Amino acid sequence: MSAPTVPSPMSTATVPPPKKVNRLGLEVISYRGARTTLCAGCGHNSVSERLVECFFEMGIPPWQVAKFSGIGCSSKSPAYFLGLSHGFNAVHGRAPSVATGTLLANQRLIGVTVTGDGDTASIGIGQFIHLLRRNVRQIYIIENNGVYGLTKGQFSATADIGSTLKTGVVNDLPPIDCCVEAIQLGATLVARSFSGDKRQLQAILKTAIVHQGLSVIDVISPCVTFNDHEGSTKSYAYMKDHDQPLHELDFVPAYHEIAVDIEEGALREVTLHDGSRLRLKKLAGDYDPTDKLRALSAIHEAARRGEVLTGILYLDTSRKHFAQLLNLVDEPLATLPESRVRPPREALDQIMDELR
Ligand SMILES: Cc1ncc(C[n+]2csc(CCOP(=O)(O)OP(=O)(O)O)c2C)c(N)n1
Ligand code: SF4
Ligand SMILES: [Mg+2]
Repeated sequence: MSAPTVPSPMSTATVPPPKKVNRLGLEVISYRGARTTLCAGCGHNSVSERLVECFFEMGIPPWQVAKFSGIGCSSKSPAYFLGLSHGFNAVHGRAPSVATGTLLANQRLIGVTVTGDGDTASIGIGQFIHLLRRNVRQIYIIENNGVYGLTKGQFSATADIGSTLKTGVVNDLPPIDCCVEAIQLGATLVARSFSGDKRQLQAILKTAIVHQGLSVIDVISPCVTFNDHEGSTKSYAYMKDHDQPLHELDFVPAYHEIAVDIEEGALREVTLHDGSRLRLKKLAGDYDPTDKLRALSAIHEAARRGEVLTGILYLDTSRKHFAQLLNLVDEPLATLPESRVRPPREALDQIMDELR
């Protein structure tokens, strides 16, 4: 009698698929944060997800990132991504000054500021404007839902004229366009996107991660609880019908070769400081994101038509950022030894002599 066949353990066992790791050998879990407490369907959650994906895919050490925010549902979201990074939850509208101080004290950190339209365009407008003038290198995201979500849905300063609240109240004040302010006052990368457009938002965020200057990204991020009804111009339905992408964006990191060539004429390419390339494929018409006046008029023309222009509205890779203007050394000021931050005795004596 022949021996019964025993099934090999190898043939029946399920082998788990290998875990995906990035170029640092880290899994995506190292880039996640706490579980969100925001409403299910809130646009802000999608922005957090995009940030997790982008930092993971680009292989940036999470501990090289410093997150800043103010107060609002949007300002809570840094808790929900990059749990291994540094963070400071400031007072309402005051993230810019905390970010400025931190990023000057340590230029090696990548700053990510997440604010709301209330946080930036109302109580924090003074801080925002000076951040723009200084072009402090960081990614500054405005999660724009047209309302103060955290305090139950009052109109914010970005609400469009004629848009309505759920109660039927009509907004009769003109909006502040944060992208117009940003272009006019000195930010060097200015973009608008929609939390529902995964591909576009990812390309913008990756470009902002390597950009050597201030990147202001206004993301239309619907508030499903207070501003997603008919009459709102910041709802999912409104954005689905009125989103007007300027171009198809493709970000190619410095460490990747471009695999596919797109026919000439349909493509504009911008090389970024670290050698990464931003490829802008024409959709309708020609758009030059390096032309400041054209960018401003395109935003105004679109607003007049009731459209929301999305994509990279403006990009300047030549202007110095604040730390460069101040001629700071590359090493973090925060950890320089006293011998390097304190002027020598002779220098102080010389100043005293000059004052005598
Ligand atoms: C000094 C101060 N004033 C007012 C408030 C009340 N407050 C909390 S959040 C908020 C607005 C939040 O709106 P936004 O920044 O648009 O964030 P969202 O909740 O919509 O994401 C206000 C007015 C506060 N917390 N602190
Ligand atoms: S109230 Fe609005 S902004 Fe706040 S978490 Fe809910 S959906 Fe998001
Ligand atoms: Mg808001």
